[in-house]
Amino acid sequence: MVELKILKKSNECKARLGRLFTDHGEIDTPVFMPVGTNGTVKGLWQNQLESLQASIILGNAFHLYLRPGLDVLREFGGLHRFMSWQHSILTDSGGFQVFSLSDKKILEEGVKFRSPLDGSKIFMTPELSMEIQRAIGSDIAMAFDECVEPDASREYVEGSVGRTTRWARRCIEAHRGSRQALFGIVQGGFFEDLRERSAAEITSMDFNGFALGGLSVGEEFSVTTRILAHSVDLLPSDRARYLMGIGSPDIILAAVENGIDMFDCVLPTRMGRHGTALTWTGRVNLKAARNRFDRSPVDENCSCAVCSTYSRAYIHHLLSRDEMLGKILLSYHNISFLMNFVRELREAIAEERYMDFKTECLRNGLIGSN
Ligand code: PRF
Ligand code: ZN
Repeated sequence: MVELKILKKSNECKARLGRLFTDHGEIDTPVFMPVGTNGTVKGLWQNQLESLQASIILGNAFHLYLRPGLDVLREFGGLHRFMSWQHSILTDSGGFQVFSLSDKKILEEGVKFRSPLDGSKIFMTPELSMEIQRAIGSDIAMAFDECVEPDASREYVEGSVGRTTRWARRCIEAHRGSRQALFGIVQGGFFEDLRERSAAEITSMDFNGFALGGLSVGEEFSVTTRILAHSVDLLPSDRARYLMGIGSPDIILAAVENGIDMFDCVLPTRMGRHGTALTWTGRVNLKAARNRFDRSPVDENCSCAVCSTYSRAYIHHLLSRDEMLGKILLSYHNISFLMNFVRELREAIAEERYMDFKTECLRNGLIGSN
């Protein structure tokens, strides 16, 4: 089971400091969870994640169901042992991954689609998602939801909110008797009243925490922050609040200010693989030719193992030769950056200087969308 202890509430805004207790340790919140879709945070060893003090990582039910499959996961007694990770794991339900497929059929019962592996038919239901997440043995499972397209009509979103509620009820039912924590997901697109309806329905059920889904799906920053400012207050303050799929520092700053506790995103590792570094003064493209003779580290303000060892010029060279180490080093730095970012943000909340911290970050140019 997972319990949230609120350690402090900011006097300046709705930000809070908390600690989540799971069977695999304690998690200081606000927390950033690196994404390990296939049972690996791409490019990093588990001991490196540990040295960066990652207390929880994310896995995907959808991907792990396809490969290695439930038989392998069960053989190893779950994902923790399979991947040799001693700390906490949260699994996403597949709600988002299935919906990003093009050829799918959404029915009341679940979602029909073809396996991206071999084209075979798969029927993902709330019950199957719960079974998969149970076999993975994550500390926190997510309810199976529908994440709608950013341009979905009001009528569509209305129908979808009802479906997500009915699926949530089935998830609770299928999950009964398990030690694993289960979080509900609020949807509702960009319609405030539908967000309210979804939040009322989802929070009326006995979930251990609550997530906001359906954000950062292609909408503008101002839309994300408008829905965020409106929706966080709809979630109970004594449970964890999780903003799904967001890792952009500017949105994290706005979300924490509104009372969000948890984040996850592929951003740091994906950017790293594409040759981009996250820094305190903005994003840096290490593939650009201007780095050829640059002896400085990726980020002057970062003390990670990469920044204290290698030059921009060396990483630029690795990337231009398409050497895998270039991507690995940048992925490591980017994860390190986000872990440091949330650590500093927690310190700022503790010392009642969160708003100054936020202003300072934005003034230094720490920006980016998604
Ligand atoms: N639902 C689920 N996972 C998600 C999302 C969602 O809406 C998002 C949206 N940003 C990311 N991951 N289940
Ligand atoms: Zn660094």
